[in-house]
Amino acid sequence: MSDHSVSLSRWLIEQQRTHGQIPGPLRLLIEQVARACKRISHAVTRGASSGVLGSLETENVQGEVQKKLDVIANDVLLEANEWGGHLAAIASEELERIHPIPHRFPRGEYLLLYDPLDGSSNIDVNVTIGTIFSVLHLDEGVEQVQARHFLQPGRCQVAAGYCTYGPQTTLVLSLGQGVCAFTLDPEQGSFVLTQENLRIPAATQEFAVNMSNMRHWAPPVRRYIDECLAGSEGPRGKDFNMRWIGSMVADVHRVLQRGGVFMYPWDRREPDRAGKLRLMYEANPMAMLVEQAGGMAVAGATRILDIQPTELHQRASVMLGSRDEIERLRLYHLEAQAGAPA
Ligand code: AHM
Ligand code: MG
Repeated sequence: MSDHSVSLSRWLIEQQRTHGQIPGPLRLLIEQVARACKRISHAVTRGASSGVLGSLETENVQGEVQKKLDVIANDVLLEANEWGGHLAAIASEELERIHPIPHRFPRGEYLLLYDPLDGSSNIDVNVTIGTIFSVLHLDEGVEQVQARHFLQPGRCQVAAGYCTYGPQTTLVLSLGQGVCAFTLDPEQGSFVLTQENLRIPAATQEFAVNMSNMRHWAPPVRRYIDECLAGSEGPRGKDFNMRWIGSMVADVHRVLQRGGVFMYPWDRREPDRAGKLRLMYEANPMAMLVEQAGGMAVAGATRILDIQPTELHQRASVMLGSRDEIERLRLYHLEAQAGAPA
């Protein structure tokens, strides 16, 4: 770390003191989340050498087999965040119900939601995974926090971010005033500001989607991908490239770095399920980051951040990234709704 580098702690203090952009308790909450991410990064890095790879015999609320590291990451985040006095309750992909802060600790005014380790299928194969988090404000005057207090549209988030555990450990954060990235300096053990004001280019020729599901998608999504695949000979008149890492954090990180489209759309095998990804701790925080970086995030014709949640673990269709492409996808959905040929 050079003498001129800015640590996450210093950056947060400056946001609070100089720019008045965040209240003190929110600053301390973000510091606690970052501390937990460092610990998770350490566990992920040690991998097989410390016996943390592989699955458990348990399933989470979504009916998915839990990996050992899913549970470790969840416990680390829970323990790091429950005693600080900044939170009223926590919700996690790995916990069926919300976790109100125990009475032995002071209660704060924020709600924290997270996917402790996104990209579970990549844990055991040494491919980038990450933690995704979202922070909401608890309404005033609430005595006993319940799941319904979490059911706020994504536009109400006061902070959102993720931390990738890959070749580098990188924390990407928005407090509603743009997006910054901090890289973990393993020697110093601290996150250092490495990118300010991340911007997603409006134009792109790259998309990320699990193509094996194509035959199950709705017509507007198939239309969009068909046109991309037709390349320079098709209606788009240009060739596209495809990437699919299989960890949303890693795919979205690429989109934030160089543009692109990331999608996990609804598919007709489970018509009653809006999508695979979870709205409140996957889609919403990523949508906030992408919008804050000048991109767009939609579920078909609807802005993701405007979806009114009805359940903590509800799913969403997700299409996000470079503005020109996501706007095109949104228009294809609107045209299909209006009955135009899709
Ligand atoms: P997880 O939270 O259980 O890891 O599931 C979400 C992940 C995303 O990170 C990723 O985009 C998607 O599932 C990959 O799905 P698929 O295996 O269908 O490609
Ligand atoms: Mg996930």
